[in-house]
Amino acid sequence: MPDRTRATTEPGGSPRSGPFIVRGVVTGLLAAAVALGVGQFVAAITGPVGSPVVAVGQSVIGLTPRPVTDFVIKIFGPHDKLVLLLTIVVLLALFAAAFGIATMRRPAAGFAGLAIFAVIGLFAVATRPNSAPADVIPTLAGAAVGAYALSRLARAAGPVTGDEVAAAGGEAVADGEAAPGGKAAAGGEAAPPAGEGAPSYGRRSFMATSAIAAVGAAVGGVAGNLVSQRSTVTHSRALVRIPPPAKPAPPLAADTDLRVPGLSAFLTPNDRFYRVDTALLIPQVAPSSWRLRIHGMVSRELDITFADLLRRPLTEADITLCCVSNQVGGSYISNTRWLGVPLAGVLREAGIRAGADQLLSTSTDGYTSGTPVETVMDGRNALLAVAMDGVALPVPHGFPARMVVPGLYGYVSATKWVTDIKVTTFAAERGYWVDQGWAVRGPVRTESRIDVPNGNSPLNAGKVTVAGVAWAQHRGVAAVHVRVGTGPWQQARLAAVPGIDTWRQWAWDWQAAPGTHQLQVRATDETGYTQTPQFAPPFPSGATGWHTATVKVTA
Ligand SMILES: Nc1nc2c(c(=O)[nH]1)N[C@H]1C(S)=C(S)[C@@H](COP(=O)(O)O)O[C@H]1N2
Ligand SMILES: [Mo]
Repeated sequence: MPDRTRATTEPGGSPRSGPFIVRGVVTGLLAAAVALGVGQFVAAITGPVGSPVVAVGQSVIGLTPRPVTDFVIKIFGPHDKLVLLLTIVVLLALFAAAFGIATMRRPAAGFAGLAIFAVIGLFAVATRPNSAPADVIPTLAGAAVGAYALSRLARAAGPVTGDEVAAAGGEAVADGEAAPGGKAAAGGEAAPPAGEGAPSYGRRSFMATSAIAAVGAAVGGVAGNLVSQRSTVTHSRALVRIPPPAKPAPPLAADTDLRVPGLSAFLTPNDRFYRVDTALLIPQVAPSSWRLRIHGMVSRELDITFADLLRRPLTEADITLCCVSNQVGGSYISNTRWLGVPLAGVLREAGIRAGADQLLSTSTDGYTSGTPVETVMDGRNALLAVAMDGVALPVPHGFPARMVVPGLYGYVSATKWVTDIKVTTFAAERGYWVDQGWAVRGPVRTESRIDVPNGNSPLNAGKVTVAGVAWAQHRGVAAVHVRVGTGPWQQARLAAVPGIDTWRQWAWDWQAAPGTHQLQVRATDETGYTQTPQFAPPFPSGATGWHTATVKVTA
């Protein structure tokens, strides 16, 4: 009786053969898929923070050096997180395939691989700021079921026989491999060759085991997603009734929106409002469990429920929010009508003690941000916002409550899913991005952008309306100038604005001549400052420079 086990492990023998490698790859991939599927499913029950994929992804976000994140954000923009997840899955698949192949020679290899990934997963989960002890369960369960799947698959894959390798038409039989508890070499006898093209029992049993594993992984993953979707706060958000403002926003003048085709609307619809955060998994915070704790250097700690918050008089205000990572001409800026509780009043109630200069806000997912106390208390509309554009905050924008402070970049002012505000000092604590080297204070820079023409549609010589937005939140835009090439600066007409906290539309009618032209824009704010032409990247305190659009005009 030929010793097939030996035969397969001979150096230079079948271990490097095609079927052997394919089975190894399939074994590795499926064992990993089962582990992930089970992990996702269990995480859907124990809580999404325990998902090993998400935890590892979130840790990667935290560990990635800034130039790399900048590059990824620059190239992939809002899809940066999808790219991150795909990268992790592809890397995991490559490792799983390699371990699977190794398992064909040494069964222990696969278990070692699984153990390594389980340890990485456990470490990532345990170091999440918002993880609980139970959050290790999905990884442990995934690893355990993954190990079981691996043992079954490895057994069914069996060592590939010399016959199998040599004979393309006839497959060796490895019947015993399929039996539970059977050993790899159990079906030791060489069977009569099967008919031309007919799969052997060995292949069949491997395919059957693979199919079961694949279905198991898919069911785990899909069911997990369904369960976790059911447990999101979409439903409780739909039930929230936001009271009308005690202090409504001033009505908008008719010419607030110049209605130039292609120009950003004055008020950004919620589904077009830019989104920037470090959350791989959007925090799901039920209004019934939401609490805002205000503590630190205060005379009286406050613990506010969502119902308490809604009982306070609400202020409505149009405020433009922008991200410090916005490139010149970029899209990380939007404007909406916010509704919320003035933060200054709440802080006065808590009583800020002398010496405190920073509000360190924390969201449910552990993200932190430091806002100057002085800015929040100076009379501007710094809000604990509960609604935007007439509806409760969309979940990705911070439901049920977030901060908004006009005049500051989002990273130092706009904490979403906020549940904790500590009154402290800049000397004592640093927020998330400041810790990564970004500026401690982040006042928004005076900037402007050309929205149209944008090169997307052909331009004919003659009258072309050049239009865009300019912003200098809490200072106000006083003037916008446009030029063609190095020609003279031309004054653009300005749209009306309800105050100094929003962006401002501008437009300029251009008599375009055929050819390729560079259009440039620069804004002047109400302090008299005109945008510097000096180029600066977003890091560390916001991009500067004049936005330039290159356009082609045909005769
Ligand atoms: N919890 C939390 N809040 C956050 C962030 C975050 O990563 N996590 N990012 C901030 C940054 S950098 C910006 S620019 C704004 C963006 O708010 P938006 O996504 O609603 O546009 O949210 C701020 N609030
Ligand atoms: Mo940001």
